[in-house]
Amino acid sequence: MGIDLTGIIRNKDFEGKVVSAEEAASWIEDGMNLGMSGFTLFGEPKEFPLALSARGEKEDFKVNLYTGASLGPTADQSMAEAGIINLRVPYQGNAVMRGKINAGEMKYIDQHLSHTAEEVRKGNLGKIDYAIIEAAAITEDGLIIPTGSVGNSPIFVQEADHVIIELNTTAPKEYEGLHDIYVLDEQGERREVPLYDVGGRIGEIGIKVDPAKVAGIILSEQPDIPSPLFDPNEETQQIADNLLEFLDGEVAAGKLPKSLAPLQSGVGSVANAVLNGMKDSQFRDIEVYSEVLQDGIFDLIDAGVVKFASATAFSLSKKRVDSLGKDLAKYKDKVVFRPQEITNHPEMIRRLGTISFNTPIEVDIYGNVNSTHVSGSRVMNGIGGSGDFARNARITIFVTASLAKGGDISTIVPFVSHVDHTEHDVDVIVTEQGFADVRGLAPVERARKIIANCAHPSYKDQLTKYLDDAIETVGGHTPHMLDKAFDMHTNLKENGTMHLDQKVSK
Ligand code: 0RQ
Repeated sequence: MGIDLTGIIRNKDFEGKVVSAEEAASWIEDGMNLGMSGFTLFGEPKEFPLALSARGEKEDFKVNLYTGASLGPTADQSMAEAGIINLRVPYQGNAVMRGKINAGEMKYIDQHLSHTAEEVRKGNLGKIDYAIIEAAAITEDGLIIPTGSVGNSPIFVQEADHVIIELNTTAPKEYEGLHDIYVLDEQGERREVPLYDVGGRIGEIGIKVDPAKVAGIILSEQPDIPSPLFDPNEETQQIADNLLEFLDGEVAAGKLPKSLAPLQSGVGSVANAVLNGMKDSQFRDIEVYSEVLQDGIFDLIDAGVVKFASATAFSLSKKRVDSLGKDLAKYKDKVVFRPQEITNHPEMIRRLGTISFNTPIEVDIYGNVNSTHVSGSRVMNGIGGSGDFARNARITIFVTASLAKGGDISTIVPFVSHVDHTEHDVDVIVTEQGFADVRGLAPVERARKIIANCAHPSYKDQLTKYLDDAIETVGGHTPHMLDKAFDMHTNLKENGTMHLDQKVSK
């Protein structure tokens, strides 16, 4: 390629290892386990998976693919299309891959994002044959400097037999210094994570690797992959307003200061609208302890609302991808990226006491949450980190519109068709209708409040009737009519709507 690598490969033990993506892809054998960098489309290798997929179009082999979280079109999509994935762990969000999983053409284990590193460490996912890691540089000390995510890369590099580094020569040099890489010891032999505040640093600026394990270095010039831009609309704005009203109430009651508590937000349109809404709120000097940083974070830092953000990855729109180098230089002392087993560590979430808000697919009247499956069977994306935070946060909030698919679906249902978060982990539910703070409420009280405050008016009567009939005919602590609990889902399947008295002609 004729690129000057001085300053990018700064350790002589790594010199002479440059190979083509095609050569590196040729080393992969049927049945191998690959640990790949990447999280919400950031920090993933691009040349390697494209070359492997191209090989897969001609040859018959399959691999098991483990990552931090979702990868983009050059990795998850191209590998799914080539039919070369046997098993995918722990999170995906690609429509082509989702189709293959739901068609039974590939296997998927939907895993809490804090668990994967422990599973790899314990050997429950088999030996990692190759770790493939996108990097911005290799330092004098032989540290791999990751790009826009850390994810599970440190544990993959530590446990892998071989490492392939995909060196992105166009990556902003400002990535160096952004990361804080701390790897946990074996379970049973470890002490507490010595991180006591959101902005603390406890590790190295890059990932340690034995140069002898580095089988090859691929050069790439492929830019970071943007995510769709989520402009708030009336509905997401209303959801954000309702969530902010709840937080205002907590401040007014003296339960939280104006700096709130470290915030974790999920990804997507609602999360971005909430962050946008915070610009005009009373809250100041907020810390963010999250998995993913979306566009809004930079504006919030500028507005003095957020003073520091810790995460494991970016998820940015095209506009922010284009200005990333400049932004990284500007915000360097206000942002840190950690491995996902630290960002999502139950110990850290409990210690810091995060306020966590994530988006469900549906919520039931008692507060159980389905984050992953449509109508009980078809997986959407995955649980991601929502469970790590839901179980351990100071306040666990789920935010969603009360309707989906033009009103044919109510996101508030009698019984969730798949359970990701149980009623025991859920404190507050927010929709565009209002919020239900169910802390301190018994099951039937919770049900009344969720229906009254969060369900769409067009579904309130049938949800209330379900609850009243269940109390009268079955009773008990958490009344349910097991023969009617899924009537809304059944009606959707048979008649195209969750309105029990209606039928939608298709
Ligand atoms: O369908 O794409 O066909 O239009 O689901 O829904 O409303 O665009 O919202 O982008 O925030 O995604 C739960 C999927 C929501 C996501 C989910 C349909 C809806 C639409 C997308 P279309 P929206 P979002 C941080 C934490 C779990 C993981 C998590 C998610 C599509 O937020 O994956 O929290 N969360 N991770 O029409 C049928 C319902 C539906 C429904 C919505 N009840 N039934 N379809 N949809 N509700 C991230 C990480 O950990 C990395």
